[in-house]
Amino acid sequence: MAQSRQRSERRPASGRNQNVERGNGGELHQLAEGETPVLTTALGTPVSDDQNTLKIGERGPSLIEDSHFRDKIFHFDHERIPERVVHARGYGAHGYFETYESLAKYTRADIFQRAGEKTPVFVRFSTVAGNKGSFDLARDVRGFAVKLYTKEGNWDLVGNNIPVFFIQDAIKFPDLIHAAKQEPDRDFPQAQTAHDNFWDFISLMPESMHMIMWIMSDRAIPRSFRFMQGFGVHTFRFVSADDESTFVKFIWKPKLGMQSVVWNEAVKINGADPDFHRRDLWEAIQSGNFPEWELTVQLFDQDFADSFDFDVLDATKIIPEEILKPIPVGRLVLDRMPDNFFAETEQVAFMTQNVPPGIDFSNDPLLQGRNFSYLDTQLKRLGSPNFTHLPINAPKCPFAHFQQDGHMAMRNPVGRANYEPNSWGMGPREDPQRGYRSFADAEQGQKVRLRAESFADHYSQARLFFNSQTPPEQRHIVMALTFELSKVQTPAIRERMVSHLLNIDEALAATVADKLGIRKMPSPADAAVPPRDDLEPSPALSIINNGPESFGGRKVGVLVSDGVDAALFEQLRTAVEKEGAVMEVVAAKVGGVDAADGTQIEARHMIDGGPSVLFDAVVLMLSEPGAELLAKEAAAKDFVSDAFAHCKFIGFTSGAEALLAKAGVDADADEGLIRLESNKTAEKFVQACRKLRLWAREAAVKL
Ligand code: HDD
Repeated sequence: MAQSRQRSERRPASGRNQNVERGNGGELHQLAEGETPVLTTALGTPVSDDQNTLKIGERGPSLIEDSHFRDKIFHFDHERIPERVVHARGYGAHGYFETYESLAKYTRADIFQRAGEKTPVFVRFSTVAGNKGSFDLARDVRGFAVKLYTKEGNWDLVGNNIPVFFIQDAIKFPDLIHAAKQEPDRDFPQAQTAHDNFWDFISLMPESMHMIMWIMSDRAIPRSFRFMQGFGVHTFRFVSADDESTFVKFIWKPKLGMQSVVWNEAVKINGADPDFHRRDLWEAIQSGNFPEWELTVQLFDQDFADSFDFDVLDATKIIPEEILKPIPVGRLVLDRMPDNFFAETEQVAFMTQNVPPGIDFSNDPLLQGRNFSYLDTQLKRLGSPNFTHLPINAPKCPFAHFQQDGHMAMRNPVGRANYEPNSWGMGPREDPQRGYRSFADAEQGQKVRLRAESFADHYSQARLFFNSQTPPEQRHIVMALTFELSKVQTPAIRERMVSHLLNIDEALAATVADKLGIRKMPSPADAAVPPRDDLEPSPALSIINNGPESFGGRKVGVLVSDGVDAALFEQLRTAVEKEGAVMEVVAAKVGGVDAADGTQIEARHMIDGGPSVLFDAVVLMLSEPGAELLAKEAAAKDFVSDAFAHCKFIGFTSGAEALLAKAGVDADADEGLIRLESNKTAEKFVQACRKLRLWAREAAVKL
């Protein structure tokens, strides 16, 4: 009887053979065109059968001697490494940083010496609280970690998309993170701060109030990584060749302007596409629309720092841009996705203490604590002190040292000498001139555990932030606070938060209290320093005030039906693409539709899989019968009513009116509804979209 052995079809040769490794010293077997490489074990033994374990007889027990099976399963069983304790969910990309002009006057950092110098970079964006598999549109801070492979060593600028932080001293970091993540007895909620533990801790930490205003704002629900700012947060130092120090704050500004989504949209995006942010970055880079940021710096000296009544060492404070203008010093372009997520994005190790000569730290106690923490976390996560040998972490400049051995050492010193000084004239030596010199600040004092008086004002800048927002943005803060606190089950915590809000803005506190149903207004929280009410608003803090000039980089969703006008469709496509935006087609069936002239229009999404929350603006390009049919579908009605409720611009053909009506949207409701009839209207529609949202509609839709 013939042996029944199930084998898979041999996979056709891809021609790229990326998974064929060159053995140590061995030459790669050259594959002929069309030849498929032979599957091997990790040790190179060719495999004859990858479908069946080795057994005694067809139905007998499996044999321990099956080393191929053991090799395969052993490796699989060890695939996971611990996820990051914070910022577990992240997405990275490669690119370069290009220096505009020499900053030699301020810093000896090699990266800032020559105009036009290009430095390779790897950037990892992340959320903070959620686990590795959580959704992208959590209300959360976004990590903005940049590794610059400079010619004098790696510089890690490990920042966030928010310029301040919750706490002033690193000793509170474990408490902050414990309180923010899932509650330990129940292990929920996932990736959200809307729970008792978080607000309990926050309401007991008045220093967090400025940051709270930021995370309750739209900054915490960005539309895309591409449309958010990044901040080094702390005050750092530039140090010149003459050892002169200048304080510096780093700010990344997105070339496409800032943009966020609204909360109701974020909730729906998380269901429709939990990978919304990573998909956005992937698609932009793969299609050649490389995202770009400008690096700007705020430079100042000690006298300037002393002119404030807050402390520039306090990470809960900003220096408003209107008081100290950020100077553009270079641009960051992301132009390549990693070849492998794990090898690069997961194994990349950022550490604030990685700074090249010419960049130094200030005494910010949060930064000092971070400089201590990041090394430990990399050892824990990556498992060996040799994590710097991983290609993503290794410097790209020459390096030479006597570190050796340890788990997984890929490189060891060569030759007899593995120490210095040595009499053999071998190996590298220190260089007082070229080497890193810490800024020789004069430090003196008693050992104390104290918070400086200059760190005592917790409310003035929270108020400054709130006062600098446009009315829709202020409304969003009110709604976010109300939503989050409504999930807090302990009334005393809700009231304690309102007592803090009273020190920020009385109307804000009163509205939140009213929306939470708090009947008796609490007294304002004790403030160590009376909040200032004379700070000039800073328009730079608003997203809406700093939106894009064009609709470039954004996405239009076009809902089509059979019988549409193919010429109009093409005109719209041309207008959208001319603007640098992208158009995606949604239809009842993913197979697409037939236009009136018989042309086929392919769809990217079927209506249930392509809700309007995935797009920045929508168009209803429908024939009358098409609209009648779609009007019976809940998903099509939601497509329209959500786009309207989220204040998006809606283009529509006259045939689409039946669907608008069924979705409860008046075709003449406001100027955000635009009739499309010809080329001119297609262009007019795209121009209108540059505003991104018609915020004036928001009061009417009352989301
Ligand atoms: Fe942190 C990761 C940013 C305070 C300790 N942090 C981490 C990442 C970012 C930041 C972007 C992810 C890096 C990546 O993508 O791999 N962290 C910040 C900012 C802070 C901050 C902007 C305040 C200004 N962090 C902070 C403090 C501590 C840490 C005060 C501890 C004392 N952070 C860590 C960490 C992590 C980390 C535990 C987890 C994973 C990692 O380092 O590599 O060490």
